[in-house]
Amino acid sequence: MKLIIKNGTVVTADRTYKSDLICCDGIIKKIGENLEGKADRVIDAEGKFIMPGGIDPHTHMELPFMGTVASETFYTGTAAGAAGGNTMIIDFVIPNPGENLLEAYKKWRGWAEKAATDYSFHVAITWWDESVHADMGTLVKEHGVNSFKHFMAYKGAIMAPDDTLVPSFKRCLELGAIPTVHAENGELVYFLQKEMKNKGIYGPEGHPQSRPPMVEGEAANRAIRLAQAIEVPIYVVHVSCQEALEPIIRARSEGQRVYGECLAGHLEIDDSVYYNKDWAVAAAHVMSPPFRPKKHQEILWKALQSGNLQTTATDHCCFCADQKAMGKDDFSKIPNGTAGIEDRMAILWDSGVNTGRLTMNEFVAVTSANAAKIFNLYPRKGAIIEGADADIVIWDPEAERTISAKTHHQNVDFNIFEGRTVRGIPKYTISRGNVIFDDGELKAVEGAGRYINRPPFNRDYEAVKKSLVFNAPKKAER
Ligand code: DUC
Ligand code: ZN
Ligand code: ZN
Repeated sequence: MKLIIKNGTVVTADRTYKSDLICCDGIIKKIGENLEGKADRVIDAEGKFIMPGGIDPHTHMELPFMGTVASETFYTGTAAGAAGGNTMIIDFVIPNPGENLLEAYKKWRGWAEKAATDYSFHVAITWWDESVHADMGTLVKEHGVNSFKHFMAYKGAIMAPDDTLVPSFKRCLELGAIPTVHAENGELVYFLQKEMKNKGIYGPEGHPQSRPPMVEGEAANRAIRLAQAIEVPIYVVHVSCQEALEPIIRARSEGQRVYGECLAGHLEIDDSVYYNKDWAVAAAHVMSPPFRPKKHQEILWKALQSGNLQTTATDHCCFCADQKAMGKDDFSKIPNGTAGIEDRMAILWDSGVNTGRLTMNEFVAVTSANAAKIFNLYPRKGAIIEGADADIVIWDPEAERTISAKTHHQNVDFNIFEGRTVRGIPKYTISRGNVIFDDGELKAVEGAGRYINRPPFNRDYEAVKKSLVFNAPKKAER
């Protein structure tokens, strides 16, 4: 497939310039002025911006969680992502405590073969013994995993206490992998949930009340201090409040390599949603960390502007109304999770670029390039350069869309951004040179996405060499 994109303006994290592009065999082959030649398709991008496809570094497709399974599959979720301008996700392998890491990894790889766009995996460390230590090594050296996730919440399920965090962080350091954390103090959440119920609070308002900002702040600070002691970089997922941001800013100013992610939802939605009279609407917003009092939103925007937070994501984890109803009589049983993969980029553009909070180049940085750099995918992903994967979004800054569950492609019956009109949406999404979102028409193909190896950060050149092989190993080689 040969594709020529003409007359557009290329916008990357570091520059903006007029240029044509030729994509061939899934790669950006040539960038330059007045490019001509035979092609299967020519797109006129006059008045449009040609940017790296979005990378959502935090999704949970078909996740088994809280007694149910997230409703979005790897196919439907990546297809919806493409409708929103995304060309890659990094999802999570989450073994049950005691489950063999490699077996869990293979299980998730199997599920993800349905994906329509490229994907990779963080692997969660939910328990600890010598086999986990060894399997982390195998995942890094043979399977292109360079990041391990730690849930500091969800006591009695997947929570990693300090005696898991410490050896796992140390192992990450040895392997050249980066630890990531869901920062909430799980003991405190457990305690506060009981307190709520003792007071007779069983409705969705109990969710934010049992997970206040200091719960997140304590865990973020503890994880960052542990990483400091162990001298390993750290990435804090879904930073939602000032209390979690403060230790990040302090550590960064002291020279510690700490990265932070925020979610489109936390930038836009506040905790009043949990007091909606309609139980289903309140429950539909239950995710962790919860949406925060409004003042935190501007603080998160400022952190994105200043570079103290580097990435944006969605924590896309869909549960339909019948699944949320599992917590009808007890907020702590409402499956945690909200959608957003289709809307993140448009929300970031409309609330970020259109308002002047972000430049277009900063938009690219926080929607793709920075994630690609932090997770060692750059410049294969997150860049428009010759030789990079032809993962591109052609953005129409003037077109509008009103977000609604009635029209979105996400496989869930609710949209947290319902009714919001955004100006600036994708016109074409191109995955490895194929147009999979074509001027409003979704043409995603089940199974077209490929697993992307991510090399470690250290000088284990053998592991780096293996992971840098651009094409994923065939099924039989896994
Ligand atoms: N938070 C959620 O809301 N859902 C999935 C996991 C998580 O940490
Ligand atoms: Zn989380
Ligand atoms: Zn998550």
